[in-house]
Amino acid sequence: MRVMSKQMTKKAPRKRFPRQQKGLVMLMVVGIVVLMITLLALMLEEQHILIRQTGNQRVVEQSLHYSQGLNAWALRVLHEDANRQIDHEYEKWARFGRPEKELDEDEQDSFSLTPTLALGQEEEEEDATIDFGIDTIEVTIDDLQGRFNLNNLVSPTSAEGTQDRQAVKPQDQRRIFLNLLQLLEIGEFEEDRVNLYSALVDWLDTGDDITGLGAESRDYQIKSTPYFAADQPLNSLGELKYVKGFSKKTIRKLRPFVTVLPVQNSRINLNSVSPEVMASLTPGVVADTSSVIGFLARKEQPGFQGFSPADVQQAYSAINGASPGTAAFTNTLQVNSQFFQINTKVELGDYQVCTRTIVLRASANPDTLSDQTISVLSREQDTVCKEEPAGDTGTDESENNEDLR
Ligand SMILES: [Ca+2]
Ligand SMILES: [Ca+2]
Repeated sequence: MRVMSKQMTKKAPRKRFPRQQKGLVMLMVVGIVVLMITLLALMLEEQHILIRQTGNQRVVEQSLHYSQGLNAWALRVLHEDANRQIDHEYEKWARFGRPEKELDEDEQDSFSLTPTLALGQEEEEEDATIDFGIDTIEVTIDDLQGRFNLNNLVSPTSAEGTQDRQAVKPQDQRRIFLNLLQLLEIGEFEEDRVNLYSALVDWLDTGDDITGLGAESRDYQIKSTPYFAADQPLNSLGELKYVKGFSKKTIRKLRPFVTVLPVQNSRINLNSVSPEVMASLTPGVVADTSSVIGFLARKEQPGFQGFSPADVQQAYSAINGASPGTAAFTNTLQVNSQFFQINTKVELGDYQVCTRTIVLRASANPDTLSDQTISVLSREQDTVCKEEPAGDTGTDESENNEDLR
């Protein structure tokens, strides 16, 4: 028996193995559970991302559809303009999407967005807003012909450009541009402004000859990031940052007063012109803008229905007063517009989309509205809406214009 018990006690260590195995099994089970939970979490995360992606796509598509709808709506408003011989800021297209101002009570605008916010609400924002229960929608139409067209600085290259033979010649547009720079306090001296003009003309003209202290491709090729001069009309104001001498500050000052139209002899609409641009329309150096400001003050008179062709001659007289001793460039003004920009902004949740559409509304034959087409010339779309004046096409302005010697 003693022997037996000794043998039993000797065999006892064999029982350790099952315990170790039990522990191992437990560890394996815990490991598998942890692995499964991790996999499950990863799968859920992946699914969550997929759901978010699908949701985002839906929001993007929804926003784009809203934008398209707004653009179509704005095009219709432009098309419905009853008087295409005169275009002014009190017309329906100009008020479209904007708070009402000095509107006759009997003149109800079927296209206006304002009824949705008029009752009991203060008009705090510049642009009208519709709340669709989810987010914000804005649309406005700007007249692009109240501004100086930078592409006027070079000779027309297309057949279209020869339509208006009476238009001010590019060499005379130079004076207008220099006057505008002076009024906007761009460039300390006249020669600084001439240098900006020269660089811009070189950027626009097809040749490689350098104008004054301007710059052509060979000058831009020596920059740290080399590029060529465009040698063609500007497509957007954003391009200016590549032109020698046009700093961010200069471009920022210019933006509200200039535009780039796909023609090189555009006239300016007296009804939407700013005093600065109007006073610049003189062959002499601008001395005083008060006569022009006085003339444009007529727009504030009650019942003003836009300047008519009969007012254009008086406008030239006002410009003469801005530069005594010189007669204004005639054939620079008109009282209607062909180029417009439709601005839309749609916000859905965290997503936003802004579009800027430049359209050409033909008005060569104002008596037959049905023949008058509206063509979309360009459309840009951003998912980050920047607060910029109309006419800008939204190109990134992050780069500094390196000085060239
Ligand atoms: Ca009109
Ligand atoms: Ca050139």
